Amino acid sequence: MQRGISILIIVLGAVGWNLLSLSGLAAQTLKGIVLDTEGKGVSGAVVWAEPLHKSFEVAPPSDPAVMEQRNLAFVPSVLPILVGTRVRFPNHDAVYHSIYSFSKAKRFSLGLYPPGTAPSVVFDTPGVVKIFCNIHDFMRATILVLETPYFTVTDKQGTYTLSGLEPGSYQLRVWYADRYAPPQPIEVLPGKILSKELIIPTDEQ
Ligand SMILES: [Cu+2]
Repeated sequence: MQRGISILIIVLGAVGWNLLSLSGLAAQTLKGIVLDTEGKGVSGAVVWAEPLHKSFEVAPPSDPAVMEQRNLAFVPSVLPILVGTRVRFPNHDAVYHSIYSFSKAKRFSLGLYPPGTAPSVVFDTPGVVKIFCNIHDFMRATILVLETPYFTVTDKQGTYTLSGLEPGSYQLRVWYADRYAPPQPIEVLPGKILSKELIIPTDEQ
């Protein structure tokens, strides 16, 4: 049985004010929860907000993101990043790995690399990148290369927090287990607490 045909996002509210954002406008925090059709929290869903209110260029972080290989598994197995980010792949196992992707957003092959090393790759095209290991067929991971710095992964309860949102218009997006929800518009207003519920039917993709 497929798990849920819709994802419910409850926007619990934009609460509090962060430090001033880059533009000088006060930034807000958006908290919510992703639920399946049975009302259970969905852990490991990627939630992101795409700004619509301006064209928007943010430099990728100077520190690389990290996807470890540990006990013959990728940790984390789902990693959202801003486009242009370098990802390190440290091998913490006692065996060689050889990871690769054939995804359109990034084709690469690192070749065999030994324990204790950490090859890296820059992900310069937005999209979904499926990561595999040539040696260990069961090793699977996904990197979501996003055009926004406002992203997070839901916790065990399915809740999420997006911080640093400047006031403006956004599309709230969700990805979980190769499914997307249609974009949902949200308006982040200065000084106003957001509180609304969104029901999002997912597409199979
Ligand atoms: Cu491997």
